[in-house]
Amino acid sequence: IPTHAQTYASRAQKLKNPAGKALLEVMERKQSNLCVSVDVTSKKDLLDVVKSVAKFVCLVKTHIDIVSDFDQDLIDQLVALSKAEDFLIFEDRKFADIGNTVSLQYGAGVHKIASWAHITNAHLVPGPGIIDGLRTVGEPLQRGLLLLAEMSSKGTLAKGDYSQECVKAARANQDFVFGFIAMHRVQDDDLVDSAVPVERDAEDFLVLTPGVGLDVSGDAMGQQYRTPQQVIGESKCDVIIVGRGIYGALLKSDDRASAIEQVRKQGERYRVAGWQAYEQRLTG
Ligand code: BMP
Repeated sequence: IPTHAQTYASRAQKLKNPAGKALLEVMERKQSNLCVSVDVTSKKDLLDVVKSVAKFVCLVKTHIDIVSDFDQDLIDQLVALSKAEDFLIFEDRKFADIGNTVSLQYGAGVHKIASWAHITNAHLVPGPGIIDGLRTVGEPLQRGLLLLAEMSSKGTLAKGDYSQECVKAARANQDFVFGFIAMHRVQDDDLVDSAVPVERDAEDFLVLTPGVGLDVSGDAMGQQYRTPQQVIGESKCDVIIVGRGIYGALLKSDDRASAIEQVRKQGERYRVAGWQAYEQRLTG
C-alpha cells in the first residue's frame, strides 16, 4: 500500500522522531489533521483563539515573535492547554542561519523556543549544518524538525532541485527531521523514474501544508490558497495549516463573543473538511 493510503495510526510506527510519532497519534485520537496558525499579536487573542479551537486541532502553530505582550505566563498557559486539550505546539520560526547561531536562537533568548515547542522548522539555505545545530538543542528534549522544502507563496524559490536537497537532508537525519513544509509529497518525486530503493519501505515523512482556505484564493501579498480536498486528497499532504481562514473573524468584528464563536465554527468546519478528505484518500 502506498504511504499516502495508510492510516495515520499505522504510519506512527515508521517515524523515528518522537515528536512526529506523537503528532500522528494525536491526529488519530482526535480525528484531526488540522493545524491552526494563530498569527495574532496579543497574548489574549492568541489564548482565546487556541481555547476556542483546541478540541478540533492536532497542532497549534505560533509565530511567537509577533506577540507584543509576550511573557513566560503565555508559554505556561499554552503548554497547560496543550496537555489539557491534547495538541502539540509548532513554533514556525523558520531558522535560516549557521548551526552555531541557530542553536542559540532555538534554546536561548527571550523565547527559549526549544523549552516549549514540540516542533519547529528550518530553511536548508545554509546547508546541513543548520540541522546539526538545532539537533544539539532539540534532540535531548525529544523535539522534531520540519524542513521548508516548498512554500505556498507566489514566486517561491523553494522548488525543484532545492526541494529534493531538502528530501535528501531529511533522509540523512530521520531521527530529528520528521517531515516537510511542502505543497505535495516531495519525498515521492524521485519514485517516478528511479527504481525504488528497498529501504524506502522503512521510511516515512509527514507533509504539513499552509496556504489552505475554503473561501478565498489568496491575499494581497502573494499567499495562494487551496482547499483541504486539493491538499490532502489530490496532493497527498498530511496536515492542513489554516490561519486567517479560522481566526479571521477576530480581526474584523467588534463583537468579541460572536467573533470567538465564528472562530470556533471555522475550526470545526476545517477539521471536518480535512478529515473527510483523508478518509476518502484511504478508500481510494
Ligand atoms: P494564512 O492561512 O492566514 O494565510 O496563514 C498561513 C501561515 O502559514 C502563516 O503563519 C505563514 O507564516 C505560514 N506559511 C505560509 O503561509 N506559507 C509557507 O510556505 C510557509 C509558512 O510557514
